[in-house]
Amino acid sequence: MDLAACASEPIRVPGAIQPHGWMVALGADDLQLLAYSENWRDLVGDADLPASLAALLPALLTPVQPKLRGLPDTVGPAAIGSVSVAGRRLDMIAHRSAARVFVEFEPAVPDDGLRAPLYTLVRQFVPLLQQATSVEALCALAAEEIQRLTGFGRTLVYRFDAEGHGEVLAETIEPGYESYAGHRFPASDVPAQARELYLQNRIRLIASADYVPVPLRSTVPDAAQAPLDLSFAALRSVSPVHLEYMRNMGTAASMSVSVVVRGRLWGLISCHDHAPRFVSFQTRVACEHLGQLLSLQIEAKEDNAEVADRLELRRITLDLVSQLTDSDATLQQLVREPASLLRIARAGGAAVVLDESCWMVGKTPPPPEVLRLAQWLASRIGDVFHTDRLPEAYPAAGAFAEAGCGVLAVSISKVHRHLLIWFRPEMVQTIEWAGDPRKQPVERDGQLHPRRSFATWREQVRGRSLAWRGGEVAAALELRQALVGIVLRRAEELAELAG
Ligand code: BLA
Repeated sequence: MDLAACASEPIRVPGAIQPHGWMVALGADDLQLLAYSENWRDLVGDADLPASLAALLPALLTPVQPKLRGLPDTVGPAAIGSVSVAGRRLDMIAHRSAARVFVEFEPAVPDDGLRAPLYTLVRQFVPLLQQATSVEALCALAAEEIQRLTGFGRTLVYRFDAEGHGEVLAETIEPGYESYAGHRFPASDVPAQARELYLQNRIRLIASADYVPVPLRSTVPDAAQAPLDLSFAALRSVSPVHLEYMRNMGTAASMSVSVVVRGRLWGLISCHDHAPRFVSFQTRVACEHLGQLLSLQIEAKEDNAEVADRLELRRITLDLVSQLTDSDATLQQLVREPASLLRIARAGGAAVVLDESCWMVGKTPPPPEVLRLAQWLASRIGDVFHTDRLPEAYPAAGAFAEAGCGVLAVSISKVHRHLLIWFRPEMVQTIEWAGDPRKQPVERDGQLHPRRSFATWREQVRGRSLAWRGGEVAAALELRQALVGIVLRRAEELAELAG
């Protein structure tokens, strides 16, 4: 039993809903009843349930028929009205998916004068977001605003890294809640199929981690009906493994909102409470919008930072190249501009290797090591090679980790071993995990169980440098391009002189 089992849980078709609301599924064309949740019993009594529903539903649905017919395909639910059933006021929301119309009934939240969470969001939150100067500041504002809108005891904003692990960037907590600020959560906490669903459906509420799922009953023979796809249903019953995860964490209710940047799941806003908690549809819509506003602002911030970064690196590259063209243009002249050479790649050291000779600046391994490394690199490099964990691929690097744990190299010649190599030192990193990530889920009674403890577990990561960013690799390639041009021109000039 391994983590692959987590990723194969059929979370879109659980065949059940959470018990804080009621559901009916209708044929999209004829609006005939196809399935209903078993808990209608609580509202209409124990006698023949399909018959009672057949008697009740026309009164509820006929007034909203035009709305049901006008639903767009496969987007989240829309509010379509409210009704009274058995003395209870219920909000109706509906969506259409895979030739079905789903109508969900949720307890109506009395109008408390805060009816316009969306209004305050736009009036107060958007101007604040625009003033924020960093991604972390944006996330802190979002955590605070979600807490204000919903009242959850703990709100986290976390970002997924390249390996899918989540890092908590911002947090708002009330007294009595443990802090997870700065902690990491392993990638396996949110398996692949859940991430895929959360890209499409951007919000989910689990009102109580202790709930007993309510089965959906079909009015037609089961064989005649494909399993109902609840991807967009607000009441979708969630994975039992995840419910156990919540209970292990001491969380009785959770809500999470997707943060999607450039079409990818960038992170989640995740809310917890020690007590069960329901959030009205109106407020969930505001939270979903907040998630989208945050996504757009993060995208803009990241884009701006990337552009500024690339511009600066390009300027340094051009300076370096123009100095080289003014001199007699041999590659080893590059080390005469140590500051620029290092800044292009934000490196601690750099070396120019021309076959069996090398010239160095900054903090590098000793020359024999550089030449041996160049030999190793020559058989691997195309135009460029980079790694932030050289000792993994090239164990000899363990001996010079404090200078060269990370390496970025470009090749200037297809014929000769002419390389430019940048070095970055080892950065020993202490990662605070929320629970030991090596603890795999265990199988007991034929079922998978998540880890039990979320106590801080510190891991020391060695053998790595800061990762090379896209802009730095691009600058190295740009410099390479210019150098290849200069070398070619010199070769031509020499040939002319000789001729
Ligand atoms: C879903 N896992 C989730 C969700 C979150 C997390 C936020 C979305 C549901 C929700 O909003 O609660 C994880 N929750 C976290 C993290 C934090 C948090 C990282 O609060 C950090 C503060 N989970 C496991 C293992 C499995 C697993 C071992 O730990 C493997 C079976 C599964 N998690 C799992 C599944 C879902 C999930 C299947 C989807 C639940 C669903 O939507 O049905």
